[in-house]
Amino acid sequence: MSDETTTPNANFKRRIFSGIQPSGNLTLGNYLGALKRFVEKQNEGIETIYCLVDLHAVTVWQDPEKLRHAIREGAAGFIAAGVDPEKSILFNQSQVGAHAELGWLLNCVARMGWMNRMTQFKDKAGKNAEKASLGLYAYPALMAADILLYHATEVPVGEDQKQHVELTRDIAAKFNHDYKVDFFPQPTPVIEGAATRVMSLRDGTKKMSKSDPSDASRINLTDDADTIAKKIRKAVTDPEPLPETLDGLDGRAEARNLVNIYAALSGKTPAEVLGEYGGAGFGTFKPALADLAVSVMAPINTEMNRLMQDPAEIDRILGKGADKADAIARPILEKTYEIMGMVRSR
Ligand code: AQP
Repeated sequence: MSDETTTPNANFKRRIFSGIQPSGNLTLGNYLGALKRFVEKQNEGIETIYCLVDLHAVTVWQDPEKLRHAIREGAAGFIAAGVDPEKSILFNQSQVGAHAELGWLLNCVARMGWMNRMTQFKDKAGKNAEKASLGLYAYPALMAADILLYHATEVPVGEDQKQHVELTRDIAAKFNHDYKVDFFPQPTPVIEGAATRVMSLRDGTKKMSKSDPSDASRINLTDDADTIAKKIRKAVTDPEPLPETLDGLDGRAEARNLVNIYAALSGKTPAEVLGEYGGAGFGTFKPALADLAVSVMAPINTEMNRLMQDPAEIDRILGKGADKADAIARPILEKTYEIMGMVRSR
């Protein structure tokens, strides 16, 4: 981290916040870009707060029954991947009302011009922006609230969320400036590892996404060993062997993606992977990658299935997490109201 990012946070305790939308099955992209790193941060002993952001999920239509299931399954995925509800705070966003309340306040701080520059809105709304929900447009201000509500200083995310964390910094700075306070920190996006942007298995130029209509484009945390291996064997690639060096991956998006996935799953660098497999064809590399992916992902799937046998226990964990989150969030929200001039008499 540069001085530029650490200095404004000198008065704030180190605290991590991040979230994932329960808008479908969690994917290998969510695992490598987010979950795996959530666990690493938790195990470094830093205070970690992780959230299934269900208020974000409903910015696009969600079938209520499927959403309920996805929240519980998402929580099971977090725990199966190693998020320990005794060490981290784990909850779903809608159970802590302060998120929506601060979200509104920050809607009034964020500027339309800033929101207009958000590329994810353009990607998700596509040509149909007129028909997109107002919530989808305001999503980044709610995300700023999610982070600032805990005075979080670091936000582990995949590459695609960097712009939203930068917007959070702008919103925090404007609030502090407008009200002449040093109340909100400047959170830093933490984007690390070999797979900060895992791409679709069908198209190496598209992000792997849980809402992609093609199930073959992604590995889900709910996929069993056979399905994982089959999807990797069928991943789109080119006919050339793997290059010896990284620059040989230029213009080969699918090959680069599989090398990055191998690197992230094995804890090696992409250069080390090419050191091992450079010159090999996909007939050799894909089975090796399939074995590796199965060895990492299948145990998570098994544990998720076990946890999903007891949804009441998952609800209990989420409820307890929400209580802990609320205890941090509520005083920060109250202080925000006070700074802004609202009368709080009860
Ligand atoms: N393909 C990816 N590679 C690396 N990181 C990724 N993340 C998501 N996809 C990838 C990271 O996972 C975290 C949670 O993301 P999210 O579910 O809240 O939203 P998203 O980025 O919009 O993810 P999806 O899968 O594309 O969801 P849908 O399809 O519902 O829009 C974030 O840290 C994200 O960077």
